[in-house]
Formats: sequence, structure tokens, C-alpha cells
Amino acid sequence: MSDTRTGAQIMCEALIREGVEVLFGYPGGAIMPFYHALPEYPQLRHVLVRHEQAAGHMAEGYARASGKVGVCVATSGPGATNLVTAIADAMMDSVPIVAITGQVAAQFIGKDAFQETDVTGITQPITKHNYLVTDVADLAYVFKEAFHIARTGRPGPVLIDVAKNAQQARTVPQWPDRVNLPGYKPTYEGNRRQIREAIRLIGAAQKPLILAGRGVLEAGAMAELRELAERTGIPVITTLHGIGCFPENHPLALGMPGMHGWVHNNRAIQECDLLINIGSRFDDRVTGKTSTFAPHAKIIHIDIDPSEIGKNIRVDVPIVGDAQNVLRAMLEELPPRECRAWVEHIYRIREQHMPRQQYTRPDTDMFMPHDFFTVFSRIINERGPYRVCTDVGQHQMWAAQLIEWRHPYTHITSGGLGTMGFALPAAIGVQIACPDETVWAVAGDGGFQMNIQELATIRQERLPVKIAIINNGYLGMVRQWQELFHERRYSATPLWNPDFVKVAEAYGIPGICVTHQSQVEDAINAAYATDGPILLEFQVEREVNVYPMVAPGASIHEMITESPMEVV
Ligand SMILES: Cc1ncc(C[n+]2csc(CCOP(=O)(O)OP(=O)(O)O)c2C)c(N)n1
Repeated sequence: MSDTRTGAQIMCEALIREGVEVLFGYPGGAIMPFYHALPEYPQLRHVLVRHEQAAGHMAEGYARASGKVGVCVATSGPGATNLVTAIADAMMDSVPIVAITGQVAAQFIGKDAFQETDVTGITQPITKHNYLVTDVADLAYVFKEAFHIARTGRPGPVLIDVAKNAQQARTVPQWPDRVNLPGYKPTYEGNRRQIREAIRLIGAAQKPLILAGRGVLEAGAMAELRELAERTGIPVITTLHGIGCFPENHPLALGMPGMHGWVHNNRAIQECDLLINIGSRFDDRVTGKTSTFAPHAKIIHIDIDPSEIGKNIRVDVPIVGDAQNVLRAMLEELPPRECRAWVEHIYRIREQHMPRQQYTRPDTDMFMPHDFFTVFSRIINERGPYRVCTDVGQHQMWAAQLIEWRHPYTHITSGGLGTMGFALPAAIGVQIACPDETVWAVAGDGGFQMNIQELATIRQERLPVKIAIINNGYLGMVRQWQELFHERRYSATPLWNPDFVKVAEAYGIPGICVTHQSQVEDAINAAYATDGPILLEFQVEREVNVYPMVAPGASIHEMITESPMEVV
């Protein structure tokens, strides 16, 4: 009897064995045995959230910033369904999380029991893998396998649904040494022949271009990417999720392509004769109309997930493998070269278009979101270690465009699913992973309110998260589309907002409201001078658009810059 453990105790010990230090969760009936066991394991820090969706985003933020697996916990039924958005978010952005849900006892499954939901059925298309555990004897192995699947190959979310009887029953746990998954063997090493072919194409190209995505960050291949760029002189474009994998103060860094990418990047893609895609999935926000994307280019695609290759864009040289291993193998044999004329050509396009693609200052007292981001970029870079979690909308695009991102893993956003409400809980997870860094949540007035209740979690956990709300009184990004493509019919986009500073104060968090450009710098400095959390609200000019823009369905060379449409 003394060696036996309850299933709930086995779950806790399994988490400790996997190196888990923190869980984000919310209790309820079907997960109560687990919560009963939890206090016996003080090594496991539990962060009580205010909504399970936020627990999922916190686990994501924690995982994205720490490189470890994030863990979230919920009860059955509504607790589990509240996790669904965050799980889908993690799936789209390849974030390793393990979601643990309670399930009704095995004998009630399928009987519409109180708070019963088929959560493995619901999450089947949005998890890398999921489990329903009804027998306590399976728990030790399932946990080992789940963490292995979440963190290996292309990372992703794994869900473990544990029936209440399995949490309560006792057994002597059989801890496995290894997992046994004959059908799951991620490929880490690229094929030598294809790597040689890539080297040949790099040598032959006149106008080569690197497109770097999140796969570079996941593989920790930043040094290899830099070596590749510097040895060959090939310029580097980074996708939204690739931000930080190549320092933006490097002369070969070009910034972001695609729907809200810079003109020179989209034009370089359309002109290049070789596109080396490292760890990005040719998302439609990058490619625009796929049939006209990179029409003159041979395409090398390096990706750990073979199902990505050829999915959206035809590929000439597919290389399946971990970006770091593939680039290392490539660098062993890659001769140096230069691309000066090509790079200078791109610089000329940049000089010609840069001033026209953003905004002209209107004759108004209000200040422009651009002014905030420019000052913000300067101060955070001067002040030292930082992480910035952005929400979804216009401010997300301005942050990507206007902040000079110099360091990996500092930019954390919901790119694939585009989940409003992401920034605040993600910042909580990031702050826990990085206690000594300044963690910012930058959100729109709409998205901030989608998980506003997590201000309570910030207070309860005494986290010094800094919050910046870019308040334009609209669901800005949707309003922009309505202005440009729906005859300015602002249907359901103007927002009545609460007094954000008072809301913060109600949660015991100080706040500052900024209405003029001259106050921006002081407000950001005040945030740095504040020991704990603080909320800054920036009331910006209401109807400002993000440019450049590629209209949905258009080719990436048809860009709308500040006013009329131009084909660049
Ligand atoms: C959960 C969710 N619902 C709806 C949307 C659609 N959507 C995308 S951007 C946006 C507007 C965001 O407005 P706000 O948070 O104020 O930020 P802004 O665009 O003004 O910077 C909306 C509604 C979404 N991405 N996520």
C-alpha cells in the first residue's frame, strides 16, 4: 500500500519528472482529485487564472519565452471547452503545451453526465495528439508520451483528458524510461543530396533571398542563419513569427513581407530568382495570391514538418529537417559569395518607397500610433532585456513594423489563429518564465477587453507586467477593412470603452492615460520606474490605417500605400 499513489499524485509526479515548474489552471468538479493532490507538491507552482482560455495563452507565453513545455489545467465540460481557443492557437503557431483536463468518471462517459463533453473529439483536429485516460495504470506512460510529442519534431499542443476515477484510483506507478512510438519519427537531419543541390542553387543565383520563419527560432538556428547571410551576402526577410531570428539592426535585415510587409520586401520576393524559405509555412498573409507569388524564383524549403512542403507553394528543393542541423550541414560546404548589386537594388527600392508607405501627419492634436511605437522601440531597446506580447489588430502590425527587433524570443504574438485577447495572458506566462525582464502586453482597446479579467491574476501573483493599450475607439483592423473594402460602412466596429485607468485601479494596479504625443516618453519611463504592474492607455487618432497593405486575394506586388493603390 505504501508504494501506491492516487492517479492525481501520479499526474503531479509525472509533471515534476518532465521538469514542469508552473501550471496555469482553474479547478472544478472533474479535476478536483488533481487539485486535492497538488498542495503535496510545492515544487509545482499553480497560477490561478480567471478564465481557462487565459490559462492556455499563459502556457503558450511561458513556452514561447522559456523554450519549455507550457502546462494548463481545466475541469471537464465548460472548463475544457474554454481551453479550445488557446489550444487551436498553439496548434497554428507550433507552440509546445500540454493541456490537462478532468473528465467525468469512466462509467458516466457517453451518458450526458453533468459537465461531460467529448473534449478529445472536439480537440482532435487542433492538437498534435490527444488522450482520454480512464485507467490509472496508463497515467505514468501517457504523461511521458504527451510531453515527448509536444516538444519534439514540429512542436505543438497535446491534450490529456483524465477521467475522475483514474485520478482517484491507486496503483504503483511504473515510470517508463522511454517512449515507444514506432509511427512517430521526426526527421532532424536534412538529406545530403538535397543540401548539395541547395548549395548549387545558392552559388548560381543572381538575386537570392532568405525568408526566415519561426522554425529558425524553434531550432535555435539564429547563429547559423546569420552565418549563412554573412557568408553569402544574401538579404534576410523575416515573417511575423520569424521576428527576432535575425537582428533588425543588421545591414542585411529587411523586415517583414506580405499583407502588411514593406514594399521593398514584397518587390524583392517578386523579383528574386532564388527564395530560401527556412522554417516558415508560406502562410497566405505572406504569399498573397499564390499563383503569382515569387514567379521567377527557384524555391528551397527547409522545414521539420514534411507536410508543409509543397502545401501552398511549389518547391524545387525540399529539405526536411531541423533548421539548425540543415544550416550547419549547408555551411560545412558553402563557399562564400556576394550579392552587392542585388542588395543595393533592394536598398534603392526601400529608400524610394519608405517615406511614402507609412503616414503623413494629419493636422490634429491627437497623436498617431506610429509616434507611440517609435518612442517605445527606442526606450525598450535602451532599457535592456524585454519581451513584448502583442494582441491582434492594427497595433500588432505596427509593433511588427515599427519596433526594431534585435533579439530572439522577444516578440510574442498570435499569428496563425490571430486570437484577440492573447496579449495580456501571454504576458503573464512570459513574466513567470522571465522574472528579471520587463514584460510588456501591448493590446488594442478591443482585444484587451477579451481577457481583461486577468488583471486579477497579475495582482494575485504580484507580477510586474507593463500594459500598453492603444485605444483608437474602434475595432481598428476591421474598421480599416470596412473603410477600404466595404464603402466605409462601420458596422459593429465603434467601441464604447470603460475608463481603463479606473478599471486598472479597481484591480489595485496604477494607470496613466496619455492623450498627447509629448506625454508618451514620460509615461513609458514612469512604467519603468514603477516596481509592480502598471497600465498605460494611449488615446490615439481614431481612423489611422496600417500601410502598406495587400488587399485580400491580391498579389503581393499590388500594394496599397498611404493613399492610392500602386503596383510596385
Ligand atoms: C477572438 C477574435 N475575434 C474577432 C477577431 C477579428 N478581428 C481581428 S482584428 C480585430 C480588431 C481588433 O481591434 P482592437 O483590439 O481594438 O485593435 P486595433 O486593431 O484597433 O489595434 C478583430 C475584431 C479576432 N481576430 N479574434
